[in-house]
Amino acid sequence: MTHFQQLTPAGRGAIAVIAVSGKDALQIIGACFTPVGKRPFKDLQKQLTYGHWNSTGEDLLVVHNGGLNYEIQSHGSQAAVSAIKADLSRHGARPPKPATFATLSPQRFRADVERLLCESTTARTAELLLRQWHILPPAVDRLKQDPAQLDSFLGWGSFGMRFHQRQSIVFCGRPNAGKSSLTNAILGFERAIVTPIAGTTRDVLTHHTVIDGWPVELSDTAGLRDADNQIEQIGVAKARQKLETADLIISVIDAADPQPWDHDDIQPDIIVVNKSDLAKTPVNLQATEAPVVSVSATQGTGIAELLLVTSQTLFPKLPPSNQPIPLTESQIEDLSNFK
Ligand SMILES: Nc1nc2c(ncn2[C@@H]2O[C@H](COP(=O)(O)OP(=O)(O)OP(=O)(O)O)[C@@H](O)[C@H]2O)c(=O)[nH]1
Ligand SMILES: [Mg+2]
Repeated sequence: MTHFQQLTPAGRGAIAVIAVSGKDALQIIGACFTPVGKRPFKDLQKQLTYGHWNSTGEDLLVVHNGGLNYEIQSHGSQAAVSAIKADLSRHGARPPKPATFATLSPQRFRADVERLLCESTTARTAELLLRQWHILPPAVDRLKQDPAQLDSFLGWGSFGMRFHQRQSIVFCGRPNAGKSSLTNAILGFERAIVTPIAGTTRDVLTHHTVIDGWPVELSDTAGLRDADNQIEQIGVAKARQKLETADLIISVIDAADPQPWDHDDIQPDIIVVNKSDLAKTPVNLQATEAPVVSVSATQGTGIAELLLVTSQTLFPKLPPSNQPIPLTESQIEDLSNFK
């Protein structure tokens, strides 16, 4: 059997390297690749062969590493790499089976961390990943043999898979509660239109930012109510759709006009009582386990506390500095087999 495997991390990169090994490697590459000078690839027997990939016309280099082992070095775009892999598959080469390319090797874990490091967007996530780059690969063999350490490692699965991914935070609440004002206050610029007219926001407005070092996407949504207006109805439907996939839901209540929460299907993770500057008496909330934060979006009070509570609700517990943690679903799956 002939196998292929991308050796460079997926995603951004100037160059991609795809290894092809096995008894049909020469023939399979020869069917997809034309060397400069047009002599067939199999007749050249050179260590480095320059030419183009037939299906895409891209210029690339094929390196013979001895024996049945070759490397295709191409432009690193996702499209170029996908086309090469698809052509290799079509001619009979196979991606590695989980067990055949030593998925549980320290090198593979190191490659996982390096890929995530390349994609990291904040200093905090990069720092945590860099720490894992040092401690995770050497821990792999130990974890396979020590059930207690493996349990503790797997216990960090939810944190390890999420902290480097952008978390989706969605604001919801009644029209006019101040969702757009709050979004703008956190972002520091006028992302959303604010007016005193209830039903101002219709589309879901998203923006990327960073809260306490965690990359997040903030979404401002249309106020939830039974609207007669068709545009507003669509806005409410879009808001509900966005809420379904949220990692964290923040419901915004107007302190000057508090209304009972009548959306049992939406469970907020944080409740913000906004317009604290207008409230004469404290708002009486129904019993809730979600933390409650009082803010004034227009005056900026309470925003720092809201950001702190948001960070703590997203990631209530951080791993000790020497704790190896799983970073991908497949690391969890593969190591779970040793339980
Ligand atoms: N006094 C005071 N007014 C506020 C505060 N936050 C928002 N407002 C005002 O409340 C009104 C509605 O604010 P928006 O931010 O548009 O409210 P919204 O929840 O996005 O409303 P919809 O888009 O209609 O759902 C505007 O006139 C804001 O200036 C606040 O903290 N204090
Ligand atoms: Mg709005």
